[in-house]
Amino acid sequence: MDQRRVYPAETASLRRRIVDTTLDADGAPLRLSAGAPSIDQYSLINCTMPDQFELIPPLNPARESMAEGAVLLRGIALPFEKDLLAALNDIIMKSPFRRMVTPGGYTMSVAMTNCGAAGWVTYRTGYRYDCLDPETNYPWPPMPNCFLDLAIAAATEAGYSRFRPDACLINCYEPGALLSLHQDKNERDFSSPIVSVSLGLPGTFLFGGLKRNHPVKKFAVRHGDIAVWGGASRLYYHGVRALKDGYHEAVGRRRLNLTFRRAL
Ligand code: MD3
Ligand code: FE
Repeated sequence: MDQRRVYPAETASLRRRIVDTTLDADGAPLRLSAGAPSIDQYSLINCTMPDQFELIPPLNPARESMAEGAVLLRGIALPFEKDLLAALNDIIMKSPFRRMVTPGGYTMSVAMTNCGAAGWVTYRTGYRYDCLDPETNYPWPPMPNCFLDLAIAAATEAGYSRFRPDACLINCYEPGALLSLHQDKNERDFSSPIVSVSLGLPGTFLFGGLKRNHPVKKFAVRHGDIAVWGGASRLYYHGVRALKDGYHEAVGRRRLNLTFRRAL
């Protein structure tokens, strides 16, 4: 797409980090990025990666496979925390968080807003993406460049380099708020992945399989973690456990999640 996009300095540092965690083209040993565990903590015994060349530390890995096509990139959004939160503040001044009402008449416990060309909304008889915020009747605030750059960089790191999101749903969880098991299927094209950025209080992702009754795996997600789902796992049932109370230095008493999608 836009090859001439000028990436901010922080994105350059993210790219460096991505390069630092990748094997050299000639197959030279993994170079460790700053703060990564020393080489003696690497173990092939506990290693779940199928590829013997992917030496991933089993303890506190920076990159964790959640399912086929699904990757959890730990802490990868941390360098962008300030930019993301500042951009988010501008968004909620124009399109504030609101608790939407489901077609079944329930008020959701999670408060939501959107940015980008299209936003996810509930309406009388279903869910859809709409170019206008139904509360303001104006278009959703545009997707900030720091959001877009980070989403594309994370998708690229997960193997989806062609991802160009046009919608960002922003979820705000206060203590007790939850998202019950569901599939994301209001998007036009399921070939694009979903990128989810977690900020603030830690949360627990639940995710199962293609059927609601499939056994569910749990993943703790923390401030700065990014998860990417695509391919085989794109339509897996998933949800978020009720948020535990706590206080986060930068975000306060809540968990925020930015979910990037190609919706239109
Ligand atoms: C997709 N939000 O808004 S994606 C949503 O933490 C939503 O607020 C999550 O699910 C949140 O629709 C972030 C979490 C997620 C987990 C597992 C998945 C999305 C998934 C498995 C397959 C596809
Ligand atoms: Fe979802």
